[in-house]
Order: sequence, then structure tokens, then C-alpha cells
Amino acid sequence: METRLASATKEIVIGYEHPTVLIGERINPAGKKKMSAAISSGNLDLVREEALAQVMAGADVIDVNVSVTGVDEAAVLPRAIEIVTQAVDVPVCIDTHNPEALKAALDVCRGKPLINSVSGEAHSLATVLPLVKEYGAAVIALVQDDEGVPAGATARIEVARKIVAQAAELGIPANDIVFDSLAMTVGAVPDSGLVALQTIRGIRESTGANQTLGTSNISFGMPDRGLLNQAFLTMAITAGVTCPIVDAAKVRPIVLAADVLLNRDRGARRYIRGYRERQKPD
Ligand code: THG
Repeated sequence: METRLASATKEIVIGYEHPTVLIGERINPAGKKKMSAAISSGNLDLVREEALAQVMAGADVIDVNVSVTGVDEAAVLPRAIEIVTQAVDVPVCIDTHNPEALKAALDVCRGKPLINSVSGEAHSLATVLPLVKEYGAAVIALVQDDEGVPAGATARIEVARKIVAQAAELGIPANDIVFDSLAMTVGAVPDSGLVALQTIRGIRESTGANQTLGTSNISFGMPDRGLLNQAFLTMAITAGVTCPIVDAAKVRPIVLAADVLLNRDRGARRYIRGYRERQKPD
């Protein structure tokens, strides 16, 4: 199954037979004082710089999240999207819980963006899916429902199937849905990695849909986060994640290696090009 996203000028394809697509996570104020302060003051220079740096580092899609307490997201999110799409030519991933901000952002997008996100909660399905349909977007679907995030994989897979069915009723095909099995830190929930991996395998088998994962979530509060993130990312890709949300600058080499090992990089061309680029002096 293939999911297509597009900017005004560029289309990208996500699928099990294609190289892993990297969604760049760095335009997100969570835990970042400088980014939060800049967004609060209305200065989006840092947003532009992060978009450029991430694409240089190999990001294929840019996640845009400007959610800071006290900021009018419905005004700032579309501005941020415009700044990102003027700076880089890749598709965007609109990361917001605010339906007004989502609609305002969709209004300034050209091409086919990815919406981050809908969930199996009734109010989310009712507000987000009609926008997915109206704007012809693709959407990340979180495997949680009105009862929360199910503890086990079987129940999470059931939520995914329910979302596919609800979307189909509105005429949204499964290839416009990208599932997120929800990784939480192993510091607090020791079987969180294992349950996410089991869920990813089950969703792949039962829906065939593409999948993302915020892999950095796995290591919150742990030492040597990068090490855990990279180990988990390769496992998640093997299990079925085709477009992880990541810091591209930190994980591109290991993703290129994983793609060679999974035969998703014909002639190992991307791997070799990545190697050569890393040998060049800055
Ligand atoms: N699923 C979906 N969307 C998501 C997430 C997800 N969006 C947000 C988040 N999770 C993915 N994005 C991030 C962004 C930053 C970090 C983790 C995930 C992160 N930041 C460092 C910190 O907070 O310690 C700061 C990094 C820095 O300062 O350089 O770890 O799961 N659908």
C-alpha cells in the first residue's frame, strides 16, 4: 500500500517497498525554551532555520507544531506553514490538537499534507475525518479511543481497524491513513517498546497501512537517549514503520543502513551517497 504526500512542487511516496520516509520533528516547542520564546513573540525565523536544516539533514516531510500556552494557534500555525513551505519544497505534517488551527493551516497548504492527528476518540473522528476528506489530505491515526491508550497490542490493533472502517464510511481510503502505535518511555512503562512493536506488526498484517512512530518518545528520562532511540527505530522499521517522526540529523545514517538491510535501497545507492556526504569536510 502506498501513501502519497505532496508539496506544491514535489510528491513523495510512503510504502513498504520504498526507502523509509523521515518526518522531521524539530519544529516543536515542547521542552525547548528558545523555540517556545520565539513562537510566543511571533518571530518565526527559528522555524524557517529548522525547516532548512532538517531538509539538509535528510528529512522528507516537515512536522510543524507551534503549540505554546497562550499562543493563538489558529493565527500562528498557518503563518508557520507558509514560512516552512516558502523555505523548503517538501510536504508538511500539520501537528495540532486545535481544529480551528488545523483548518486554517489546511487553507494555506498546497499539494497534499499529512494531518497529525486523528484518534479513535469519538470527538476526534467527528472533527478531523471530515477535514481529511474535504481537503484531500492524508492523516496520522493514533491507536487510542475514548477509554485511552489500550495497554495491550490486540486492543490497539482493534482501534486501528475501527478507524479504517469509520474513514471508509466517509470515502477516505486506507492508504490515506498512517497509523501511530504510540511509543511511551520505557523509563515509566517497561513493556512500552514491546507493545508498540507487537501493535505495529499486527497493524501491518491486518490493515497493510503505512505507519509512523514518534520514536524519541521511547527514551524520555533515560540516559544516552540517542542510543535507545536508534536501537528502537531499527526495530520499529523492521516491524512495519515506514515514516517515523525523528530528528533526521541524528538518525539518517542508521535509517539508510536499515533500508539496505531490508532491500529498500536498490544498489545501496542512497546508503553510499550518505556515506560519501559524511566523508566531506563541512
Ligand atoms: N506521534 C505523533 N506526533 C508526535 C509524536 C508522536 N508529535 C510530537 C512528538 N511525538 C514527536 N516530536 C518530538 C519532538 C521532540 C522530541 C521528541 C519528539 C524530543 N525533544 C527533546 C526533549 O524534549 O528533551 C529536546 C530536543 C532538543 O532540544 O534538541 O525529545 O509520538 N503522531
